[in-house]
Amino acid sequence: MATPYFPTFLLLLFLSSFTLLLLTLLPSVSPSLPSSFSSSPSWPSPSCGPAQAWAVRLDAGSSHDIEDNAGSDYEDNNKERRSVHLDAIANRVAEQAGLQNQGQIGQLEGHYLLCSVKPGRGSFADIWSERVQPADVLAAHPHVLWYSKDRVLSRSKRSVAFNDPHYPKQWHLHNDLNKGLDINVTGVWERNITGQGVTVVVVDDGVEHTHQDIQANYSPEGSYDLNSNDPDPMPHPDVHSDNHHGTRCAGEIAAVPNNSFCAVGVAYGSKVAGIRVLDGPLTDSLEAVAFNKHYQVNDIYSCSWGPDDDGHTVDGPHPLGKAALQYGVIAGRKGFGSIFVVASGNGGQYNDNCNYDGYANSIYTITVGAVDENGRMPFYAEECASMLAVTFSSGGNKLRSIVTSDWSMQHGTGCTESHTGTSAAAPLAAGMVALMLQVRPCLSWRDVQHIIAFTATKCDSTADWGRNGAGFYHSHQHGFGLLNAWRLVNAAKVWESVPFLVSYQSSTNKEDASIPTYPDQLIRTWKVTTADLKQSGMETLEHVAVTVTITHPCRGNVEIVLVCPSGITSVIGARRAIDRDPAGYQDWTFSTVRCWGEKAEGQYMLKISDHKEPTSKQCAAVGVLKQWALTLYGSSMTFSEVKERQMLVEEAMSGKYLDSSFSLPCPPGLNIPSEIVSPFTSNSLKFLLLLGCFALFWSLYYTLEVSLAHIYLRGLFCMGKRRGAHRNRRGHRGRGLEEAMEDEEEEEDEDRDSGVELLTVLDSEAKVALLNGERTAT
Ligand SMILES: *[C@@H]1O[C@H](CO)[C@@H](O)[C@H](O)[C@H]1NC(C)=O
Ligand SMILES: *[C@@H]1O[C@H](CO)[C@@H](O)[C@H](O)[C@H]1NC(C)=O
Ligand SMILES: *[C@@H]1O[C@H](CO)[C@@H](O)[C@H](O)[C@H]1NC(C)=O
Ligand SMILES: [Ca+2]
Ligand SMILES: [Ca+2]
Ligand SMILES: [Ca+2]
Ligand SMILES: [Ca+2]
Repeated sequence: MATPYFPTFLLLLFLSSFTLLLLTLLPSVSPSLPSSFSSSPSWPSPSCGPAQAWAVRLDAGSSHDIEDNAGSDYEDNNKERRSVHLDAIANRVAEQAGLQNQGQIGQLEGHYLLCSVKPGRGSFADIWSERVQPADVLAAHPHVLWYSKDRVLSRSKRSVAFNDPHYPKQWHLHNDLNKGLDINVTGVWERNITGQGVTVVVVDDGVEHTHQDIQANYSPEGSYDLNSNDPDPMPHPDVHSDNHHGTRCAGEIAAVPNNSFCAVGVAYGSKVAGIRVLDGPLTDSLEAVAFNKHYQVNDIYSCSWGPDDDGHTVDGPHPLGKAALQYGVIAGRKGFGSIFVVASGNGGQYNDNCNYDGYANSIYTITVGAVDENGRMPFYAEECASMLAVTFSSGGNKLRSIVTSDWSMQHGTGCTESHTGTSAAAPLAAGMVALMLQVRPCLSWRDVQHIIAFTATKCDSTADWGRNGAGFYHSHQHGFGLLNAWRLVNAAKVWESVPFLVSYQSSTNKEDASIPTYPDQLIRTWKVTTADLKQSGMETLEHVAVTVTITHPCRGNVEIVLVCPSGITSVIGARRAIDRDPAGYQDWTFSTVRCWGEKAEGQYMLKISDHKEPTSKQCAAVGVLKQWALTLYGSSMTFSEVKERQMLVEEAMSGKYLDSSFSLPCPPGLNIPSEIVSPFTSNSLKFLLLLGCFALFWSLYYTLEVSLAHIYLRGLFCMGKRRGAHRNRRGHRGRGLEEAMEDEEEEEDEDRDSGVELLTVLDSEAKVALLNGERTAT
């Protein structure tokens, strides 16, 4: 403190004494003034009503600025100094805007809550606030990156008393019998979060979009019929009268509320589209097209189907389907990534396991299992290490099923109380993700998976819960636990995108090791060092995958366990009693989410054992591990950052961020062309030109042929023959047109993807039609 400042100091002293005197003289006139002067960092502060609060995000400014302020070398400018610096800026901004700094908002660095001071009439501060408009100051301030005023509307609760006759029976939305055993969505709806602006597509056997509970929320822009190759996914009546599956799933997501008809969807403010693909033979190429159909319109793909749940199938997406999933997460949703929600499967009674289902196993999918109304694993549900979470569905025959829309064709009434299986669980999850995307549209496909891991809650104490090194509970039956819409949405609201995905791959270890009979086991380890991870920068794990080639006379007897460095075990290759397939596993990739959030570094261990039945001659031969490789997926998020996020997420659960106009900024996303062909792209012009030439050529040829026929006056026999030939040619032309159209689609695909030729390899062999719908025996 140098001497020149002394007069200023005196003046300040005088002014503050004067103010204090004024305050003591006017205590009854402005009772809120003293309390608002006490700077309390808690939020929301009682003296700061919604209409008086401003949330701001501040820029720390240049380092020069920091130097100016902190007045010392900024070489050791650590986090603490930064936050002190930000605090100082916040105070300054608040002062200039005539507001009161209430402190940092939770754990969010750079985010502050500023309150307006509402003094009584005629006071000093009133005169001040007449001159200063906070919005003007905040808008112009160089340190303010973003600001927003609290609006009262978010405080006004909407009644969720719907007049839909079946709403009272929708226990999965509000369970009055078993309290707490529902998706806890009503509080989210009360805050006007219903999935607005989000589109969910049901990839299934069609959607009856003229349905009373669907029409108002139907998105024709996101829909397509791949079975009939037209834009209308209306289901076709069938002999078993069971093409109602897609309509039921669509109703769970977005059934229109308060229309005095049937039921209410989880995200009833979202749009729902349909891709009809299951009503016919499903090929690899068809699947690939379905996964990317209208991928800039559709945000979430709800897939309630998968390979046969017979307990001895090992199958998943083939090369094109895989490529399409990967392309979807890279380019879908403006580059934030399409969200693929898949059902974990209904093969529980056959001892099936979703690690043998490539869709569930895939790192690109959100694998959702089911629990019954008591929160227990139903008989049909499958287990696996790649299960992310569970939500409600049917159970044994005494337990309630899911109440939703139904088609009104054939025997359908437009409403059903018996939607069942993991097929009914996946759309509920898709609806909950739609609620998340409304509050935070730029969540990436991995953010959504992270938030699920961070917020799902333990249920069913009889399950095999294990606590991993990052503190997450996971069980092979229920994944990270029950999806809870309230927790998902609150976490989404404060979630900053995780760093980009990195991976690490071990070398492929060639082996020729016999697999001993249990309790002996074949043990292989792989050490991942700091140096190994240096290049990618990976700190913490997401998925861990192991690719193996094993020969065995009855592969269902083999059990494969992966131990992560923290010591948590994942049964990645579970035993399956009826899988006596002699083919073994050929380069099959098993994945686990059980090491989520843990440190990536350390020793991984693979334990393989043979659980032979001693009596079986067929299975007597010894199995052999031919080769294996380990792949780690994760990011540069450090272990302590994982812990910080866990705290932030729990702090958000009070709902305080939802109740305010708080919002994190969102990047705009990439401008990726949608595959919808506008009338005059160069591609369609080329196509039209080709078509024109073809038509011209054809009419010339036809005219020539007809005139020749007239000249030579062929007999009746020859006429008939020609007509036959004509028909043949017509057939040919039809194919030609189809081929031309496929070529055109191909070109578009090539335009938009990075070297993955989705349609060039046309799968002529129809894959076994995948079971849709009621795969359960309920
Ligand atoms: C539903 O409609 C009724 C009138 O039929 C109305 O009183 C109620 O507020 C509506 N509920 C909602 C949530 O909009
Ligand atoms: C369910 O949501 C309400 C808000 O509507 C919240 O207060 C409650 O804590 C939530 N319950 C759970 C178990 O998350
Ligand atoms: C709910 O949100 C939508 C859009 O987000 C808005 O148009 C509508 O006015 C809001 N309704 C209420 C009651 O706040
Ligand atoms: Ca159609
Ligand atoms: Ca309704
Ligand atoms: Ca299965
Ligand atoms: Ca998955």
